[in-house]
Amino acid sequence: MRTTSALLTGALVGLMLTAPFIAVLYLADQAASLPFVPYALFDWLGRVLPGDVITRVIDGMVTVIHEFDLGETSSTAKTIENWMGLLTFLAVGVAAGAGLFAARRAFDARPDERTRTAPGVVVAILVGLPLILITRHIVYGEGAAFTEVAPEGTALVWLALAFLVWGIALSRAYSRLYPAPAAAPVVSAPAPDSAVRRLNRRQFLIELGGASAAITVIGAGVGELLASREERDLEATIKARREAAEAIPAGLPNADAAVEPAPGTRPEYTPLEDHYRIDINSRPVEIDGAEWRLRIHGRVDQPVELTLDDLVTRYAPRDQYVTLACISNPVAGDLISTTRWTGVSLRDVLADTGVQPEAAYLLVRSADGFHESVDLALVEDDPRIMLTYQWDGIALLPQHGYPLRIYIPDRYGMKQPKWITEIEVARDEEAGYWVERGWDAVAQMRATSVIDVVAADAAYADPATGAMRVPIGGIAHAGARGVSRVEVRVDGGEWTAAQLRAPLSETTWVIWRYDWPFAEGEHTFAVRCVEGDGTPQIEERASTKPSGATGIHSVSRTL
Ligand SMILES: Nc1nc2c(c(=O)[nH]1)N[C@H]1C(S)=C(S)[C@@H](COP(=O)(O)O)O[C@H]1N2
Ligand SMILES: [Mo]
Repeated sequence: MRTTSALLTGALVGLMLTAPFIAVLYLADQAASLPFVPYALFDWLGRVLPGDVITRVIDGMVTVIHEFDLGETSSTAKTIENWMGLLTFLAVGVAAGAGLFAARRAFDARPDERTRTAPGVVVAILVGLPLILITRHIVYGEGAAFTEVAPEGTALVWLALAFLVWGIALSRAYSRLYPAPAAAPVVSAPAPDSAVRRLNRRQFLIELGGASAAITVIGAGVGELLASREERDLEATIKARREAAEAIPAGLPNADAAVEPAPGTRPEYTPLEDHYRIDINSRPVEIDGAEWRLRIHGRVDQPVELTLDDLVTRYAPRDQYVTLACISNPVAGDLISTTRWTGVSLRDVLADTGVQPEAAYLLVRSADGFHESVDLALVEDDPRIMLTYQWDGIALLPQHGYPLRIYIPDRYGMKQPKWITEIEVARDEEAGYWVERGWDAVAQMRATSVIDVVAADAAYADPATGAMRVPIGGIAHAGARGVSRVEVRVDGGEWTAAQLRAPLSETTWVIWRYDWPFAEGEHTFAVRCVEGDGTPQIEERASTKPSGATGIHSVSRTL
C-alpha cells in the first residue's frame, strides 16, 4: 500500500518534472541547435523496430488522417510522429519517477541528507545515458548529416547536465514528500500528525505543478516563436531563390490543351510549398551545399567526387515534368504531386567513371541513412533517370533532398533517395530501406484514378440540347506508362468515356473531365482508367502494403 501510493505519486512527479524538461530541451534546440532527445528517440525507434510494426503504424496513421479528413497527409503525419516522440519521452519520465519513488519507499527506510541526491544521480545515469547515446547515434553518428547542430562535445555536456538536474530534482522531490522521521535524540517530540503531513504533501505537489506548468508553457512558447521564425526563413529562401533563378519557362507545355479542367480540380502543377513530403526522420537533413560531394566508387575505373557545381556545369541539363507518388498513398490520397525536375542524366555521369563489366547495380546512399539499389541496365537504357538538383526551377528545398536526389520514372518515391551522398557501383543488389521493411522491391507505380470534384456550382446548359450538365473532374496516373482512357460511372450504370486533357509530360498525371447530364437526387460517381498500352486499372481493392493501393474511387453527392 505504502509503495503503491509512492509509485503513483512518483508517476505524477515524473510527469511534472519531465514536461518542463522537454520544454527546456526544445527551447535549447530552437535557440542553440542543441539536439532534441524526444525526436532522436522516435527516429531511433523507427530504425530498430521491426518493419512490420513501423508499417502498421504508418498505415494506421495515413488511414486515420485520410478517413477523418485531418488535413494534408504529409504534414499531419509529421505532427503526429513528433507527438509520438514527445509522448514516448514523457512516458519514460513518468516511469522513471514511479520507479524511483517506489524503490526509495521500499528500500531506504531511513533516508538522510546523503540519500537526497545520490538516487537522483543513479536515475539520471540509468535513463539519461541510454537516451544520450541514442541521440548521439542519430544526430552525430555515422551517416548522420545534420549540419545545423551544436558541436558534439557541447551537446553531450549539455545533455548530461540536463539529465542530472532532472534526476536530482526527482530524488529531492521524493525527500521533500516523504521526509525522514525526526532524528533519534528527539525522544519526547510527538510524532507529526499524519493529516498535517498529508496537507504538506498536497501543498508541495500543487506548488510543483504550478512551477512545472509555468516552465513548460514558457519554454514551449518561446521555442515555438523561434521555430516560426525559422519557417519564415524558409519562405524567404524560396522567394529569394525564385528571384535569383534565370530561366523560368513562360508557361506550362500544355498551355493550349483543348480540354480545360473541371472547376475545382486540383492544380495540374503542384505549388512547390504544397508538394507532399515523406522522410524517415523527424527533421530533414540539412546539408551545406558548398561542402557536399557526390562520391561515385566501387566497380569503376575512375572513382570520382563531384561538387554540385561539377554536376551543373559539366553535363547537359534535362527538364522533366514528373508526378511523384508515395507507395503509402491510399486510393485518392494526397501523397502525390507534380512539379518540374531538373538535373543530369545519370548515365552521362557514369560514362565518365568507366563502369566495369561485372557491375550490375548502383547502391545509392543518403545523408539520413536511407538507401536504395538501382538496376544499372535500367539506367543505361533510360536517359530520363537523372540526378536531380532543381525542382520548379530552383535548387531543391532542404526537405525535398537538397542538394541532390534521383529520379526514376515509373517507380514509387520509396525507390528514389533524396540527399544523395554516395553511389557505389556494385555487382550485387542490396535491399533498400523500405524493401528491408517488407515493401515491394520493384515498387512500380500502380495505375490510379481519382474524382477531385463534382462541380455542381459550375453547372451549365448544353448549347446543343439545352440540358443541364455538371462538370466532374480529377486525375488519372499510371507512372510512366501513360493513360489512354478514363471512364466514369454514375449510380452503377454504364462506364462512359471522359475527356482527357493533354498532360504536362508522359510522366505526369492526366487531368480528365466528364460533363455529366444532370439529374436531381443522390448519386454515386465512380472512375477508372486504362493505361497507355490498354491494360485496365486494377479494380480490386488492395491496401498500400506491400505494393501500393489499388481499387476504384467513388464519391456520393446529393444534388
Ligand atoms: N534520403 C531519403 N530519401 C527518400 C526518403 C527518405 O526518407 N530519405 N523518402 C522516400 C519516400 S518514401 C518518398 S515517397 C519520397 C518523397 O519525396 P518528397 O518528400 O520530396 O516528396 O522520397 C523518398 N526518398
Ligand atoms: Mo514514400
